[in-house]
Amino acid sequence: MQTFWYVFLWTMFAAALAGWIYLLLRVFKKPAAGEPGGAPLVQSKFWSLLFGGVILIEIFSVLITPLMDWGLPKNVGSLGGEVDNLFHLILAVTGLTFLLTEGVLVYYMYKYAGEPRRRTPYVHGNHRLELIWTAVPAVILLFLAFTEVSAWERIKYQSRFPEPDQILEVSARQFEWRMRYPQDIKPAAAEEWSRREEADDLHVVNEVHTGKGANVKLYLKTRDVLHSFFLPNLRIKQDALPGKTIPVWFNATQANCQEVDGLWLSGYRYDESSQKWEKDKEYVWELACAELCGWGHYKMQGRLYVHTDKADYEKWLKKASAAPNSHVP
Ligand SMILES: [Cu+2]
Repeated sequence: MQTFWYVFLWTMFAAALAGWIYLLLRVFKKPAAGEPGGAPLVQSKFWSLLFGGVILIEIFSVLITPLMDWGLPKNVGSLGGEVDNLFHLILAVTGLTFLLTEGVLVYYMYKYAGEPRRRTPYVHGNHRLELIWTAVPAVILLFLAFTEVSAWERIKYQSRFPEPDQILEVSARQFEWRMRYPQDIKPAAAEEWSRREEADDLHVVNEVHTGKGANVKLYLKTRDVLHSFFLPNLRIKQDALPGKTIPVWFNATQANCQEVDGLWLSGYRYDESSQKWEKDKEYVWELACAELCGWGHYKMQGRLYVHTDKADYEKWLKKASAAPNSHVP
């Protein structure tokens, strides 16, 4: 199915490009005696060809996305697949609308390009047309809203959160993420813990640690301005609002970190064939701030560490608590 669309889109692109080149040649061709053309033709058709050319470059850049690795980052979230499907659906709807409207625009720009001494006719409007271009988007938007509501519910509704295996607190400030981990996992007392620190809590900066397959519930806060907690590989994004504690949950389906000389490093992939952990850049998973929060916004970058299992996560927690400065700089 994907191959079909790929071939179809490339064919359409090639046809559009051929048409564009044909028109370009026609406009710049030296006219024969008695034929319209030359400077006036170049002047009047230039803008439509420029607009058409820019759109062709845009389509081309979308078509080579898979070849250039410009697509979505690796998904390791348990609900990431659903988010990606919705993303592609919305991209298809908006992309098609874009092509359709731009196509019409360029066509009319070419066909009715201004000519000296021709008056522009005055059009008052068309009631039926206006009704159609209001009703069609309304139907499409309603369709999208109903399609995404179940995924939204599972990701955002607290009543639908799974029972957590692990909890943590994320507190954003200009310009870093402060994490707080409890020593023992006690979901029943999680709410209470999110409001009141324990003396033995582990405080870490810019590192989200979790075990593979664990349902993680985190309490998101901010100490100053608006920030946005963004884990692209888990397809998780949530704004942090001053004065509010916002619960977020996720479940990472793959591990990416290994203990190396007493430090846990991310960017490791388990290779099934050699049964060894290999370094892989695709397994460095970023935590970013997705809300322009001040001059140092770009610095609010952390890492996601997914441990192989709960035991490894607890081993890290114990070690990090004993030596709080042992994290990767
Ligand atoms: Cu920020």
